[in-house]
Amino acid sequence: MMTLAVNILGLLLIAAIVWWFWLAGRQISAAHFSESLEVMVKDGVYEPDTIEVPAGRPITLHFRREDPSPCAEYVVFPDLDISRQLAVHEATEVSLPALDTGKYPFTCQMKMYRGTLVVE
Ligand SMILES: [Cu+2]
Repeated sequence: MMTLAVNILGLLLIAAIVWWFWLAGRQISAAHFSESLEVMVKDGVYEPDTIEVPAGRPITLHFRREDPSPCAEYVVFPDLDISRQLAVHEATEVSLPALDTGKYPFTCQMKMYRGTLVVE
């Protein structure tokens, strides 16, 4: 009888731990979305290469450039007339105005790096 009680207590404890981490994880991902959107610039790809953001709200993206080659030096949003020079091994802030729904491509200046901003 004692063993059963200990086992039940153990199961409850495990359930509480799982619940705690599940909740904590959700809070972290929500904060990540609303406060900072970071894009890694590395090995010829933007990661993530598709970024979903809400329409009608100014957005700040942080481009973390880990590729020192000149190819990765600029990020260009041709539809928005925005181009920013990116510092190596740093996150460079790129502020975008409130946008209408749609897809806005972004690339490096040679169009080898390619990404899409999806506004919805
Ligand atoms: Cu390039």
